[in-house]
Formats: sequence, structure tokens, C-alpha cells
Amino acid sequence: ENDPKQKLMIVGAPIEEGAGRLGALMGPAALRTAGLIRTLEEMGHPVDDHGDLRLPQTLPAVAPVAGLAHHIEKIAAWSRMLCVETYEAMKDGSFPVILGGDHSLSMGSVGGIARYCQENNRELFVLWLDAHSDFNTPATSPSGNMHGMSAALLCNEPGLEGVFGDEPHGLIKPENLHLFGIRSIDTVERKLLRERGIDVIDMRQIDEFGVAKLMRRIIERVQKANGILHVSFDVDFIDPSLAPGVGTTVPGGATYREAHLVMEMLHDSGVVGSLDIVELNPFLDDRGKSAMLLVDLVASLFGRQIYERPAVSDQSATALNT
Ligand code: HAR
Ligand code: MN
Ligand code: MN
Ligand code: MN
Repeated sequence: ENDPKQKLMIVGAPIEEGAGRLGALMGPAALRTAGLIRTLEEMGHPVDDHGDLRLPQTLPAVAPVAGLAHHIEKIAAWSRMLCVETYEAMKDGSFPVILGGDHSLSMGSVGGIARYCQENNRELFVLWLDAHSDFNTPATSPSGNMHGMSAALLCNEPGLEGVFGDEPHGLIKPENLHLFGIRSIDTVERKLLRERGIDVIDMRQIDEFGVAKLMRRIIERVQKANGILHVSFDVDFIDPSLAPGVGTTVPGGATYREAHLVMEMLHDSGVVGSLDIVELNPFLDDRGKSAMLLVDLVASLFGRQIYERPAVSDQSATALNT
């Protein structure tokens, strides 16, 4: 992972039905307009752009669920397609980058990566950068919006089996899920997170300890397990003053430098194997500001540095920061 010559497989997933408001379907186009592909190519990364996926004419039949799950047939179709894309990219030795689209797409993207990891005996970890914990099920969701259920599905919470039906897909171990930047949790969701022992790094912890210390703990875990880390980047992780182009803003998010430092540390760690960029809603953005910030953050994840530093940041950084 993070081999500078590793091919990036980019695929757009213009999906918006998982969110409560429309517009996230324009996300992939805005990220392309903001220069995502060009930036990665200029940095020397070979890019294999698969373009944007489209829904098939016929949607899978999904058995009725107990509770609310709006547009589950469409979410199921997207999930099944994306699952194949990321699984094939991993088999191909590529680094999958999925451009959303709302956060329900991570059911599929991570489902495919988890399938690859299970078949190849690799431990998968997920870093979920988000204001929300996305741990609702149809039975607990106050809104029925499926972008609030993707982390729960990946941890095998009941009620979402119909999304994949009999299609092959992987899941993640709840103990390998790290939610980061959280500041909005629903009542029943909170109870479920506690019961499952999910690692919830909320904004209070980030305020108190700083992202460096908290990130180092996660990175060391993945390194010790020789694992692969999937990064699921929800735009609302960032403070809305910096990234207004998202349907569900929550005040008190990550600052410009906090967000960049997360990406810089992830790059240096060498453990990141795949990435989703989700929830960008260009209809709500301010002159492309959020899209352009995301391109810069992705550049940091793929190795852009303010000032070149020695490759081994580990020892010196540990001495300085612990
Ligand atoms: N928790 C709320 C719900 O389930 C909203 C969560 C979804 N919002 C997102 N996802 N942007 O991170 O309805
Ligand atoms: Mn390809
Ligand atoms: Mn989310
Ligand atoms: Mn969110």
C-alpha cells in the first residue's frame, strides 16, 4: 500500500437517494471539475479512471424490512455494483478511490474491499471520518435515510441483509471500526454503539488530545496487525465554515490543519489501501470551495507535503509528540 507507483482506480458513484436532500449525485462531477484526477496524475500517480457508474435498468428485489429504509432497492443496486468494482480493483493490485455520492455507497465499496481481505487473509480496519456515526438500522433510524446506516451494515447489524441479498460481499469486525470526528449521534444509535463497543473518537477527544495522538494510536494498531486501512471520508467531518457543500452540516468540525494532518499522517503510515470521498453536495457549495478543499486533502493523503521531510517521521515525531 501507498507504493508511489501503485495504480489508482477511480470510480464515480453519483448516488443521492441515501441522503435526505438531493444534490450529492453531482459530487463526482464537482470533484473532477476541481481537478482531482489532474492533481493525482501531476503528483505522479498512474490513474485508471472508470468514469461514473450508472444504475441498471432493473433494480434487485429486496424483501421488506422492519422499519424505515428509503430507496433500499436503489441502494442495493449501487452497493452490489460498487462491491464488484472495489473487489476487482483490489485483486488487480490497484488502490480504489470512490467518488460520491452519499455515504450509503460505503456499504458497497467497503463490502468489496472486505471480501478481498477475507479471501486474502488480510485484517481490514476502517477509519470513518464523519460528524455522524452512521450506525442506525431500519429499526432505529429516525429518518430512514440509508446514508446513516452504512457503518451499521458493515458491522453486520440486523435489518440490512437485503442490501446484498445472496451477492458475495465482506463485512468488518466492529472492533476494527474507528469513528473519528463524531459530534452527532441519535439516541438509540448511541446505545447500539455502546453495546457493540465501537471506538468513537468524538470532537471532545480531538479538542483535548489533538488529532496526532489519536491518529497515531489507530495507525499503530493497523501496522501491528499488518492490516489494510480503508478511509471513508465524509465531507461533514470538516467544519461547515470550511466545507459548506454538504447536506448535513454540524458545527464544531475538524479545522483545516486538523483535516490535513489526518491525511498527512495516513500517507506516512503506509497502511491505507482504499478511500471513499462522500457526501459532497455541489448544489449547496460556495463557489466550489468544498470540492477544492477535498482535492487538496486527497493530495495530502497521496503524499503532498508542505515542506519535504525525511521519510521516517515516526521516531522523531513520537519523541516530539508523546
Ligand atoms: N443520524 C441521522 C440519521 O440517521 C443522520 C445521519 C446521516 N447523515 C450523514 N451521514 N451525513 O454521515 O438520519
Ligand atoms: Mn481498470
Ligand atoms: Mn457519513
Ligand atoms: Mn456525516
